[in-house]
Amino acid sequence: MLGLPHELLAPTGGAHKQPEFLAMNPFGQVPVLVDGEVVVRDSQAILVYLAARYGGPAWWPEDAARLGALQAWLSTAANEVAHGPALLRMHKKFGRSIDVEAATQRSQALLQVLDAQLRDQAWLLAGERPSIADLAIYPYIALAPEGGVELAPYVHLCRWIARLQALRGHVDMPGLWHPQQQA
Ligand SMILES: N[C@@H](CCC(=O)N[C@@H](CS)C(=O)NCC(=O)O)C(=O)O
Repeated sequence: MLGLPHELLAPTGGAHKQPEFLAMNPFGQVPVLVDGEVVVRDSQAILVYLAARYGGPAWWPEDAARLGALQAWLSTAANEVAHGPALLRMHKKFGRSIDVEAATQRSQALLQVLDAQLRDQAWLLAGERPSIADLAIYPYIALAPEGGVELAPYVHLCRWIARLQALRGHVDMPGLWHPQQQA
């Protein structure tokens, strides 16, 4: 989204559990961002770092209330999204054993909240532009159909997904649901 040059590396053969990687993330998980001397683990933290370091006011709010609202959605990405649609996908696509009923309930509640939030506004935070709140929540929502979650009934959410996918800088990946292709 920022057009920054970068290189993507995927650890192979269990490299993410080896000392060199654990020194960057003691949880042994991707993603990790390395920017010169700065090492940042965790996807939401990486968004925060990039927005604050390189995004300028367009991506990093100075207003305390807006920053609080932004953090609330980052927490939603780490909690409701991770333990709802992301978990269902892990189960259906990769065979992970989970409490399907609990994850399904969490997903439905989350989708209703998101759909209501997006009924009267284009982005999760009020305003003309997307924020890292949208970027944090979007991927596992657009991947939710891979976990058996139907998105079509959530019309405002579907429009938001289409808006995100139309942004310059959006990177597609296999499995992402494209609302306009369903119409
Ligand atoms: N809260 C972390 C979760 C990261 C995470 O779950 N990463 C998974 C891949 S999506 C992973 O590296 N799993 C390997 C493992 O836990 O051994 C984030 O958002 O970055």
